[in-house]
Amino acid sequence: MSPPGWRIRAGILPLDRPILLGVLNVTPDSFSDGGRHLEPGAAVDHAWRLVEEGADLIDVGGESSRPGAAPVTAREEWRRIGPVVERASELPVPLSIDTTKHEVAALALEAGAAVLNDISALQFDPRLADLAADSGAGLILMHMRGEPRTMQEDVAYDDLMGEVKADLAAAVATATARGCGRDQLVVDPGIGFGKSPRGNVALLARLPELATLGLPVLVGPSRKSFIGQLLGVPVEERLEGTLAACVAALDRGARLFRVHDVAPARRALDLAEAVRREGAGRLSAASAPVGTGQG
Ligand code: HH2
Repeated sequence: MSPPGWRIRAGILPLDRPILLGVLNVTPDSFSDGGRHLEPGAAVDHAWRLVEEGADLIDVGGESSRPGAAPVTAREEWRRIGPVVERASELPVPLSIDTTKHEVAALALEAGAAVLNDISALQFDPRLADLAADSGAGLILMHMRGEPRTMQEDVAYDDLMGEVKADLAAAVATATARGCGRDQLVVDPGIGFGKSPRGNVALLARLPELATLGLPVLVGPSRKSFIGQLLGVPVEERLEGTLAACVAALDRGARLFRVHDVAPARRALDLAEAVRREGAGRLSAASAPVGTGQG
Protein backbone atom coordinates (compact mmCIF):
# COMPACT_ATOMS: atom_id res chain seq x y z
CA MET A 1 0.00 0.00 0.00
CA SER A 2 1.32 3.45 -0.86
CA PRO A 3 0.98 6.20 1.75
CA PRO A 4 -2.24 8.26 1.73
CA GLY A 5 -0.47 11.52 0.90
CA TRP A 6 2.63 12.93 -0.79
CA ARG A 7 4.59 15.58 1.09
CA ILE A 8 5.53 18.36 -1.27
CA ARG A 9 6.59 21.85 -0.41
CA ALA A 10 3.09 23.22 -0.65
CA GLY A 11 1.81 20.73 2.00
CA ILE A 12 0.48 17.19 1.81
CA LEU A 13 -1.09 16.25 -1.52
CA PRO A 14 -3.78 13.63 -0.81
CA LEU A 15 -3.53 10.59 -3.09
CA ASP A 16 -7.11 9.50 -2.56
CA ARG A 17 -7.87 10.22 -6.23
CA PRO A 18 -5.78 10.04 -9.42
CA ILE A 19 -3.31 12.93 -9.49
CA LEU A 20 -2.61 14.54 -12.86
CA LEU A 21 0.58 16.37 -13.76
CA GLY A 22 -0.10 18.51 -16.82
CA VAL A 23 2.93 18.68 -19.12
CA LEU A 24 4.32 22.11 -20.00
CA ASN A 25 7.37 21.73 -22.25
CA VAL A 26 9.18 25.02 -22.82
CA THR A 27 11.47 23.53 -25.45
CA PRO A 28 11.97 23.88 -29.20
CA ASP A 29 12.30 20.11 -29.68
CA SER A 30 10.01 18.07 -27.41
CA PHE A 31 8.67 15.12 -29.34
CA SER A 32 4.98 16.02 -29.31
CA ASP A 33 4.70 19.71 -28.41
CA GLY A 34 8.15 21.19 -29.09
CA GLY A 35 8.14 24.89 -29.95
CA ARG A 36 4.51 25.50 -28.97
CA HIS A 37 5.10 27.14 -25.59
CA LEU A 38 8.48 28.82 -25.97
CA GLU A 39 7.15 32.33 -25.40
CA PRO A 40 6.52 32.78 -21.62
CA GLY A 41 3.05 34.34 -22.07
CA ALA A 42 1.90 31.44 -24.27
CA ALA A 43 3.39 28.94 -21.83
CA VAL A 44 1.60 30.44 -18.82
CA ASP A 45 -1.69 30.60 -20.78
CA HIS A 46 -1.29 26.92 -21.55
CA ALA A 47 -0.62 26.17 -17.88
CA TRP A 48 -3.87 27.95 -16.91
CA ARG A 49 -5.71 25.87 -19.53
CA LEU A 50 -4.29 22.67 -18.03
CA VAL A 51 -5.41 23.77 -14.55
CA GLU A 52 -8.92 24.50 -15.83
CA GLU A 53 -8.97 21.04 -17.40
CA GLY A 54 -8.24 19.45 -14.03
CA ALA A 55 -4.44 19.29 -13.59
CA ASP A 56 -3.35 18.89 -9.96
CA LEU A 57 0.21 20.03 -10.73
CA ILE A 58 1.99 21.55 -13.70
CA ASP A 59 5.24 19.85 -14.74
CA VAL A 60 7.51 22.42 -16.41
CA GLY A 61 10.47 21.23 -18.48
CA GLY A 62 13.14 23.07 -20.45
CA GLU A 63 15.11 20.17 -21.91
CA SER A 64 13.71 17.51 -24.20
CA SER A 65 14.46 13.95 -23.16
CA ARG A 66 13.19 12.34 -26.37
CA PRO A 67 15.48 9.55 -27.61
CA GLY A 68 18.52 11.11 -29.27
CA ALA A 69 17.90 14.59 -27.83
CA ALA A 70 21.01 16.74 -27.40
CA PRO A 71 21.63 17.99 -23.84
CA VAL A 72 21.33 21.71 -23.01
CA THR A 73 23.30 23.69 -20.44
CA ALA A 74 21.79 24.71 -17.09
CA ARG A 75 21.99 28.32 -18.23
CA GLU A 76 19.98 27.65 -21.40
CA GLU A 77 17.48 25.47 -19.53
CA TRP A 78 16.83 28.24 -16.99
CA ARG A 79 16.68 30.86 -19.75
CA ARG A 80 13.79 28.86 -21.21
CA ILE A 81 11.85 28.03 -18.07
CA GLY A 82 12.83 30.81 -15.61
CA PRO A 83 10.31 33.42 -16.82
CA VAL A 84 7.60 30.74 -16.99
CA VAL A 85 8.32 29.36 -13.51
CA GLU A 86 8.28 32.86 -12.04
CA ARG A 87 4.94 33.74 -13.61
CA ALA A 88 3.43 30.28 -13.13
CA SER A 89 4.02 30.48 -9.38
CA GLU A 90 0.76 32.48 -9.34
CA LEU A 91 -1.15 29.39 -10.47
CA PRO A 92 -3.51 27.76 -7.95
CA VAL A 93 -1.66 24.42 -8.23
CA PRO A 94 1.90 23.46 -7.29
CA LEU A 95 4.69 23.48 -9.88
CA SER A 96 6.87 20.49 -10.59
CA ILE A 97 10.20 21.05 -12.36
CA ASP A 98 11.36 18.42 -14.84
CA THR A 99 15.12 18.77 -14.55
CA THR A 100 18.21 16.72 -13.78
CA LYS A 101 20.32 19.75 -12.93
CA HIS A 102 21.02 21.04 -9.45
CA GLU A 103 21.45 24.67 -10.62
CA VAL A 104 18.09 24.72 -12.41
CA ALA A 105 16.33 22.99 -9.51
CA ALA A 106 17.77 25.46 -6.99
CA LEU A 107 16.60 28.48 -8.99
CA ALA A 108 13.16 26.94 -9.50
CA LEU A 109 12.77 26.23 -5.78
CA GLU A 110 13.75 29.83 -5.05
CA ALA A 111 10.96 30.90 -7.41
CA GLY A 112 8.46 28.75 -5.49
CA ALA A 113 8.42 25.32 -7.17
CA ALA A 114 7.07 22.51 -4.98
CA VAL A 115 8.30 19.32 -6.69
CA LEU A 116 11.48 18.16 -8.48
CA ASN A 117 10.94 15.62 -11.26
CA ASP A 118 14.25 13.87 -11.92
CA ILE A 119 14.19 11.57 -14.97
CA SER A 120 17.63 10.24 -14.01
CA ALA A 121 16.61 9.20 -10.46
CA LEU A 122 19.67 11.00 -9.02
CA GLN A 123 22.12 9.36 -11.46
CA PHE A 124 23.08 12.64 -13.12
CA ASP A 125 23.13 14.88 -10.05
CA PRO A 126 22.45 13.44 -6.59
CA ARG A 127 22.49 16.96 -5.16
CA LEU A 128 18.84 17.19 -6.26
CA ALA A 129 18.11 15.05 -3.18
CA ASP A 130 19.89 17.59 -0.94
CA LEU A 131 17.69 20.34 -2.38
CA ALA A 132 14.53 18.31 -1.80
CA ALA A 133 15.65 17.46 1.74
CA ASP A 134 16.42 21.12 2.59
CA SER A 135 13.33 22.64 0.96
CA GLY A 136 10.74 19.94 1.72
CA ALA A 137 9.97 19.63 -2.01
CA GLY A 138 8.51 16.42 -3.41
CA LEU A 139 10.96 14.35 -5.45
CA ILE A 140 9.97 12.12 -8.38
CA LEU A 141 12.55 9.41 -9.11
CA MET A 142 12.17 8.09 -12.66
CA HIS A 143 14.00 5.08 -14.06
CA MET A 144 16.17 5.52 -17.13
CA ARG A 145 19.02 3.36 -18.33
CA GLY A 146 21.87 5.51 -19.66
CA GLU A 147 21.05 8.98 -20.99
CA PRO A 148 18.49 10.30 -23.51
CA ARG A 149 21.04 10.53 -26.34
CA THR A 150 21.82 6.80 -26.24
CA MET A 151 19.07 5.17 -24.18
CA GLN A 152 17.33 3.42 -27.11
CA GLU A 153 20.54 1.77 -28.31
CA ASP A 154 20.25 -1.12 -25.88
CA VAL A 155 16.76 -1.99 -24.69
CA ALA A 156 17.41 -5.63 -23.74
CA TYR A 157 17.05 -6.64 -20.08
CA ASP A 158 17.24 -10.04 -18.42
CA ASP A 159 14.48 -9.04 -16.03
CA LEU A 160 13.12 -5.61 -16.89
CA MET A 161 10.87 -4.96 -13.88
CA GLY A 162 13.41 -6.57 -11.55
CA GLU A 163 16.10 -4.14 -12.75
CA VAL A 164 13.80 -1.13 -12.72
CA LYS A 165 12.71 -1.92 -9.18
CA ALA A 166 16.26 -2.53 -7.93
CA ASP A 167 17.54 0.71 -9.55
CA LEU A 168 14.67 2.71 -8.07
CA ALA A 169 15.19 1.12 -4.64
CA ALA A 170 18.84 2.23 -4.85
CA ALA A 171 17.74 5.77 -5.78
CA VAL A 172 15.32 5.81 -2.85
CA ALA A 173 18.19 4.75 -0.55
CA THR A 174 20.37 7.58 -1.92
CA ALA A 175 17.57 10.11 -1.42
CA THR A 176 16.86 9.06 2.17
CA ALA A 177 20.60 8.90 3.00
CA ARG A 178 20.82 12.53 1.86
CA GLY A 179 18.00 13.55 4.18
CA CYS A 180 14.75 13.16 2.20
CA GLY A 181 11.77 11.66 3.99
CA ARG A 182 10.17 8.67 2.28
CA ASP A 183 6.93 10.67 2.31
CA GLN A 184 8.55 13.12 -0.16
CA LEU A 185 9.32 10.41 -2.75
CA VAL A 186 7.41 9.10 -5.77
CA VAL A 187 8.75 6.40 -8.12
CA ASP A 188 8.23 6.12 -11.87
CA PRO A 189 9.24 3.16 -14.12
CA GLY A 190 10.22 5.55 -16.94
CA ILE A 191 7.95 4.49 -19.78
CA GLY A 192 9.85 4.98 -23.06
CA PHE A 193 13.23 5.61 -21.44
CA GLY A 194 15.53 2.88 -22.71
CA LYS A 195 12.77 0.30 -23.15
CA SER A 196 11.36 -1.58 -26.15
CA PRO A 197 7.65 -1.23 -27.04
CA ARG A 198 7.02 -4.64 -25.49
CA GLY A 199 9.12 -3.67 -22.48
CA ASN A 200 6.87 -0.66 -21.86
CA VAL A 201 3.80 -2.88 -21.96
CA ALA A 202 5.49 -5.33 -19.59
CA LEU A 203 6.27 -2.50 -17.17
CA LEU A 204 2.63 -1.45 -17.15
CA ALA A 205 1.49 -5.06 -16.70
CA ARG A 206 3.90 -5.63 -13.81
CA LEU A 207 3.31 -2.30 -12.05
CA PRO A 208 2.03 -3.95 -8.84
CA GLU A 209 5.60 -5.19 -8.29
CA LEU A 210 6.84 -1.60 -8.24
CA ALA A 211 4.14 -0.66 -5.76
CA THR A 212 5.76 -3.09 -3.30
CA LEU A 213 8.46 -0.44 -2.74
CA GLY A 214 5.75 1.20 -0.61
CA LEU A 215 5.90 4.55 -2.41
CA PRO A 216 3.35 6.22 -4.68
CA VAL A 217 3.82 5.27 -8.35
CA LEU A 218 3.70 7.75 -11.24
CA VAL A 219 3.52 6.83 -14.94
CA GLY A 220 4.09 8.97 -18.03
CA PRO A 221 2.89 7.08 -21.12
CA SER A 222 1.45 10.22 -22.74
CA ARG A 223 1.68 10.16 -26.57
CA LYS A 224 4.82 7.99 -26.42
CA SER A 225 6.20 6.01 -29.34
CA PHE A 226 5.31 2.57 -27.94
CA ILE A 227 1.66 3.59 -28.45
CA GLY A 228 2.49 4.58 -32.02
CA GLN A 229 4.26 1.29 -32.63
CA LEU A 230 1.56 -0.89 -31.07
CA LEU A 231 -1.40 0.86 -32.68
CA GLY A 232 0.26 2.12 -35.87
CA VAL A 233 -0.66 5.76 -35.19
CA PRO A 234 1.28 9.05 -35.47
CA VAL A 235 1.92 11.23 -32.44
CA GLU A 236 -1.24 13.33 -32.92
CA GLU A 237 -3.41 10.18 -32.77
CA ARG A 238 -2.19 8.67 -29.53
CA LEU A 239 -4.85 9.95 -27.13
CA GLU A 240 -6.84 6.71 -26.86
CA GLY A 241 -3.67 4.70 -26.36
CA THR A 242 -2.53 7.16 -23.68
CA LEU A 243 -5.84 6.89 -21.84
CA ALA A 244 -5.85 3.09 -22.05
CA ALA A 245 -2.30 2.95 -20.67
CA CYS A 246 -3.22 5.32 -17.82
CA VAL A 247 -6.31 3.33 -16.88
CA ALA A 248 -4.36 0.05 -17.01
CA ALA A 249 -1.75 1.65 -14.74
CA LEU A 250 -4.39 2.94 -12.31
CA ASP A 251 -5.81 -0.57 -12.03
CA ARG A 252 -2.31 -1.81 -11.18
CA GLY A 253 -1.64 0.69 -8.43
CA ALA A 254 -0.41 3.93 -10.09
CA ARG A 255 -1.73 7.09 -8.39
CA LEU A 256 -0.03 9.83 -10.43
CA PHE A 257 -0.13 10.42 -14.20
CA ARG A 258 1.97 12.81 -16.30
CA VAL A 259 -0.13 13.75 -19.33
CA HIS A 260 -0.36 16.33 -22.10
CA ASP A 261 -4.13 15.96 -22.62
CA VAL A 262 -5.46 16.72 -19.17
CA ALA A 263 -9.23 16.99 -19.78
CA PRO A 264 -9.66 13.52 -21.35
CA ALA A 265 -7.28 11.96 -18.81
CA ARG A 266 -9.23 13.55 -15.93
CA ARG A 267 -12.47 12.02 -17.20
CA ALA A 268 -11.04 8.59 -18.01
CA LEU A 269 -9.18 8.26 -14.72
CA ASP A 270 -11.98 9.60 -12.51
CA LEU A 271 -14.36 7.08 -14.07
CA ALA A 272 -11.87 4.22 -13.75
CA GLU A 273 -11.21 5.26 -10.14
CA ALA A 274 -14.95 5.15 -9.35
CA VAL A 275 -15.10 1.58 -10.70
CA ARG A 276 -11.93 0.60 -8.80
CA ARG A 277 -13.34 1.94 -5.53
CA GLU A 278 -16.68 0.27 -6.02
CA GLY A 279 -14.85 -3.00 -6.64
CA ALA A 280 -12.67 -2.49 -3.56
CA GLY A 281 -15.77 -1.69 -1.48
CA ARG A 282 -17.50 -4.88 -2.62
CA LEU A 283 -14.41 -6.94 -1.89
CA SER A 284 -14.04 -5.58 1.64
CA ALA A 285 -17.80 -5.98 2.27
CA ALA A 286 -17.56 -9.58 1.06
CA SER A 287 -14.65 -10.33 3.39
CA ALA A 288 -16.18 -8.51 6.40
CA PRO A 289 -17.50 -10.70 9.22
CA VAL A 290 -21.23 -11.47 8.94
CA GLY A 291 -23.36 -8.91 10.71
CA THR A 292 -21.11 -5.87 10.23
CA GLY A 293 -21.74 -2.90 8.01
CA GLN A 294 -25.45 -3.66 7.64
CA GLY A 295 -26.72 -0.79 9.80
N1 HH2 B 1 8.50 11.57 -19.75
C1 HH2 B 1 9.03 12.63 -20.39
C2 HH2 B 1 9.58 13.70 -19.66
N2 HH2 B 1 9.56 13.69 -18.31
N3 HH2 B 1 9.00 12.63 -16.28
C3 HH2 B 1 8.50 11.57 -15.62
N4 HH2 B 1 8.49 11.56 -14.27
N5 HH2 B 1 7.96 10.50 -16.29
C4 HH2 B 1 7.95 10.43 -17.65
O1 HH2 B 1 7.48 9.41 -18.21
C5 HH2 B 1 8.48 11.55 -18.38
C6 HH2 B 1 9.02 12.64 -17.65
C7 HH2 B 1 9.05 12.67 -21.89
O2 HH2 B 1 7.91 13.25 -22.42
P1 HH2 B 1 7.76 14.76 -22.96
O3 HH2 B 1 8.07 15.73 -21.88
O4 HH2 B 1 6.44 14.92 -23.55
O5 HH2 B 1 8.79 14.88 -24.13
P2 HH2 B 1 10.22 15.53 -24.23
O6 HH2 B 1 11.10 14.80 -23.29
O7 HH2 B 1 10.59 15.36 -25.68
O8 HH2 B 1 10.11 16.98 -23.83
